[in-house]
Amino acid sequence: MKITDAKVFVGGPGKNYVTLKIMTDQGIYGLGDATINGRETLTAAYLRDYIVPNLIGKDPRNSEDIWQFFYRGAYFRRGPLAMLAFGAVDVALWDIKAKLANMPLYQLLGGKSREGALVYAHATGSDLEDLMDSIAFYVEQGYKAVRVQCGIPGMPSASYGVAEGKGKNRNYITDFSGIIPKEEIWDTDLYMRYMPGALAEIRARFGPDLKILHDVHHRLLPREAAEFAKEVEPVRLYWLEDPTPADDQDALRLIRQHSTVPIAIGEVFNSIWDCNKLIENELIDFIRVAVSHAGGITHARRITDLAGLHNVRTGFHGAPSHSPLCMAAQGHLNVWAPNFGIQEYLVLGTPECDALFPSEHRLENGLFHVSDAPGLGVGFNEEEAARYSYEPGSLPVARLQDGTLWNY
Ligand code: KDG
Ligand code: MG
Repeated sequence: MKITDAKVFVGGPGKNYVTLKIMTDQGIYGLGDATINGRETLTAAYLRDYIVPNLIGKDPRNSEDIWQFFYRGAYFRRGPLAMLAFGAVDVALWDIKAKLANMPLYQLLGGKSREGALVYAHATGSDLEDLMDSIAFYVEQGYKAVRVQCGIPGMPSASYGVAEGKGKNRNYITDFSGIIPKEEIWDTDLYMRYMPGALAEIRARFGPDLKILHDVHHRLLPREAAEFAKEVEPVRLYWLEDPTPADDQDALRLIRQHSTVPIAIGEVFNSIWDCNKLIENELIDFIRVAVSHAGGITHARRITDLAGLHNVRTGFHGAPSHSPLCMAAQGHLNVWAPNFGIQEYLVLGTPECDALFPSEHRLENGLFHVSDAPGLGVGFNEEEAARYSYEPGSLPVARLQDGTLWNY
């Protein structure tokens, strides 16, 4: 069996999805996602200029050897762009392998450990009342877990995952007005004074059963994060996400010394080498890599297995920036992984997205159920794809009140 061709598509409804399609001499094709918010043309170029010419003629069943060929062969290893490109190839090859076996992909991983995978939605509010409405909206839909992000009184702008305007089911989105990012203002003191009380009110309003998650979005210094984590302990959060940027991994030790709040980190990681020390030292509770960003199923499974040895559970990144192909790959890992925790879920559901990526995967009662279609279980409609093209867009950057550039 041989790979005969591979194509790269960029575009989608309100997103610059980067989609890889690998074709074979047996008529079976595989699909993978190489989308990266704000840098989509670069993964597309990596795939088109380097990966595709090196794929032609290879046996698609040798997914491990192909992964090693690209990883070791790049010489300059790792990094988000390269790992995404390898990840797209890897997921497409697993798609082909599972289609050849005429099985849903999860069967090749070891079958189902659960019927459906717990997901969390994003509730967002310009103020606390607006946020409460948004949480209630998701609870009514059957979600058992909700991430809660709230505007901070007195802060001129504070995205950190808060959508603009009011309304129940909005999301923060990439700004498609151009490649120059908007600038937002962040004030740690205002946040630290307000947010613990707001989280306590949310717990009081929604009771003990709702799983409440909160994303600090890398905004705190290690000592501030430790103080915050200690203060929110009585809320019994399901997790506190990205309390500090994980460039400084010792910061997590400081937080651990002061609080038992579960810590989730890793949406910007792209390899096992970014998180092995955090996992081995048991400084985190959830690992947040996305399967596409972390080298596909082959590499994300290694991270998952290492995490399992240390009681770290998965909480794969599922922001709107990932295509349904990444979400499906994660869905298959999630139903298998013995140490599965939760899945962030925002992608599927719009008619335009479903037309581009048709699938039978479904969300029911706060759980993601993978379909039993062979392979990943997601198609790709090339006629639909022809309607879209790349649109320059970017996420904002954050500055402190005095103009100092801060972490987004
Ligand atoms: O591309 C960046 C977004 O995916 C990120 O801001 C979303 O923090 C995020 C999350 O938890 O989904
Ligand atoms: Mg996050």
